[in-house]
Amino acid sequence: LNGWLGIPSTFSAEIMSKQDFDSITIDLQHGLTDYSIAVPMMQAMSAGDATMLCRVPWLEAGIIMKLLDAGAMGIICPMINSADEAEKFVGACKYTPLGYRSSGPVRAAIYAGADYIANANDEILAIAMIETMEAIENLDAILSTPGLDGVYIGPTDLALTMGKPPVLDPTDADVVANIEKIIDAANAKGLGAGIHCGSPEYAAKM
Ligand code: 3PY
Ligand code: MG
Repeated sequence: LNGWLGIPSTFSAEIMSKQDFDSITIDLQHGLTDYSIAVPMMQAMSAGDATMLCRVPWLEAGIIMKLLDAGAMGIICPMINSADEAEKFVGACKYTPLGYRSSGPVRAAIYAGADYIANANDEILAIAMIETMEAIENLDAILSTPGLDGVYIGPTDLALTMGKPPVLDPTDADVVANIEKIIDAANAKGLGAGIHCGSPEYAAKM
């Protein structure tokens, strides 16, 4: 169960960190949050035990590596539409030989210890958003990317690329069928699948 932080506030981050979520994601894509407030929000979230994730604005290695260095335990990356993009994304999250992440875990090494780099590839989560028809066409290739840990479904972008209204908690049969297709394909590869939900009821159903 993943919580979502769109408000740029250390206090709301601290409160959320105490609410029993398994993970909490700071949203730097559509939330009102940037790097300078995401870092103190992660410091505030150290009060709780939830796994701290960040959704980056786009597939760009610089911000992915800075957030991981600052203590993010995993990255959710929007709009991964091809195997090439999946490989570039995973590579930014993982050190060699799995990827090309640069060495410099300034804050991550403080929470995790001096052996951070030795264990980071096994611990850091690289989660690709599947949220377009293009991604569904390339699903098998994307999900076969070595080092990819899971997928996160963006129902509103998915609906938009299907020519449907972009609603959270969709009930449209075609949108739901595509959501099921993504979940089944991810599970068949042993990958976790998450989905963005707008209500507790829909989240429980998912
Ligand atoms: C989507 O619905 O497209 C999302 O990315 C949810 O945050
Ligand atoms: Mg989206």
